[in-house]
Amino acid sequence: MNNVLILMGSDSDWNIMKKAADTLKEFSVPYEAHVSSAHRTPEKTMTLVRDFSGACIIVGAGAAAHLGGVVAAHTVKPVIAVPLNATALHGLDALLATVQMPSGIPVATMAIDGAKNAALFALSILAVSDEKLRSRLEEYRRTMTDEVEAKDQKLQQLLRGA
Ligand code: RP5
Repeated sequence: MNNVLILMGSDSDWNIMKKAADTLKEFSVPYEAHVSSAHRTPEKTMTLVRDFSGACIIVGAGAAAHLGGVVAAHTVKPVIAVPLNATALHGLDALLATVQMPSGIPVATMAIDGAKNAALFALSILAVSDEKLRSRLEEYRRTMTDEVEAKDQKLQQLLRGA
């Protein structure tokens, strides 16, 4: 079973949304990804969401981005949205359209182009009921900590002129 459904409004979104797919792959979490638009293919979007039996949905869309809200209207599963930088407004349009969901239908909104965090957030949701995945996420955090520590040590050496 695919645990995560990734939807994006256009194939032009894949360049960024691929980062979510790559992160899920890194954690060996099965996913499926589709191009499906809230306004260009509304029925396909509804069917994909209603037929999905996995745990959570990641959505990427740019411009006046309705996809997150429309997807969330058809499911009570967690919907994680990535507002995309696709227009002259550099993603601010998509960010506001997504993050300002009216009360009642929540959409968890990541940073503009924040596809990697969307996947990590989905993994956190899955990890609530998956101990193995939780351990892998903790290990991932420890690796990040070590990397930052190594960077600081490098800076300290530089400052000492070593
Ligand atoms: C949105 O419009 C899509 O999510 C995409 O970010 C943006 C531009 O789409 P295309 O014109 O590249 O198909 O619906």
